[in-house]
Amino acid sequence: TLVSLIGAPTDIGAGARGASMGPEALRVAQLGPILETHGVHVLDRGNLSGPANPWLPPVDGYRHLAEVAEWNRKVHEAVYAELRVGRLPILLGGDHCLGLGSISAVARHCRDAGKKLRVLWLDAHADFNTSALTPSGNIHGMPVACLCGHGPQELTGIGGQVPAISPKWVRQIGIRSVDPGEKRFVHEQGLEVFDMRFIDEMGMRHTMELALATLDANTHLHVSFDVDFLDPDIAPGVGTTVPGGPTYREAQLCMEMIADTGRLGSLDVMELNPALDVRNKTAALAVDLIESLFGKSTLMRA
Ligand code: DIR
Ligand code: MN
Ligand code: MN
Ligand code: MN
Repeated sequence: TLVSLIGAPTDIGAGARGASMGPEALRVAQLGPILETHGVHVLDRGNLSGPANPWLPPVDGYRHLAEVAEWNRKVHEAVYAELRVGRLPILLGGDHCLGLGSISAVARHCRDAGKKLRVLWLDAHADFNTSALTPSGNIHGMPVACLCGHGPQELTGIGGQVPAISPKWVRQIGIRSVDPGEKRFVHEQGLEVFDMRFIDEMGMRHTMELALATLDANTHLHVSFDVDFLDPDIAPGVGTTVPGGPTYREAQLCMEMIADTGRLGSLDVMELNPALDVRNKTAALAVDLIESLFGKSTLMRA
């Protein structure tokens, strides 16, 4: 596997400052060198650059819409360029608004290549707000809705096809915080959500069997990993912690079962906030989980 790391050092869509330091924290935790020990060839493309965070209140239900659009256009082009040359992009966030640029690029690549797309959205949040539904105006709460065509043209139009994806291609895992209006919209749009109640009752193994069902040799699997997916006891370094997330073992199994499909084609690692972390332990945990996602296992595997 040929991997390209793309840093997107911004917190433009978030409600707390600091995710802009995420890419460097993942490098300090040795993401690249550690992946290389698993036979992955890693090229670090360095960081993208974009507008500063002006830290303004919402306008018409959006904070920093123009800046969010500019960052996402840059992410889109960078991710698309890696996919075109057959490399597996890992987007180092940065806040989760950038999932829009990343996944719209993956969807465009899948259209070019005649591939099916499955998006696994690992998150405490559904990120399915619109300007009318959002309690905050923070666009990191909106990327899934924008990808499905619900949002301003500056965002939904990135990648040249609206909608970029169908909600049918998405599986959300670990969800435990959905705003009231957002809840109704998730239901209306038929998003497939494996929330924490489901994981508690059915277990991570069965959850992942369902989330990964009906993949075939022609499916591109994209994982969008919001680090707040993890329980805050093990992953405090994020801006919006929500109690009751997957444990270390559950998260490992989730990653291992994705690795076993052999279909991983692209990855986002988002919302890591070093300003809120403890001695970079959340970054180290994210790297540990990404190792499993790239096939690290305790014993030889068949
Ligand atoms: C909340 C928080 N649902 C919002 N969202 C996210 O402001 O829209 N936090 N994504 O990480
Ligand atoms: Mn190498
Ligand atoms: Mn998110
Ligand atoms: Mn989240």
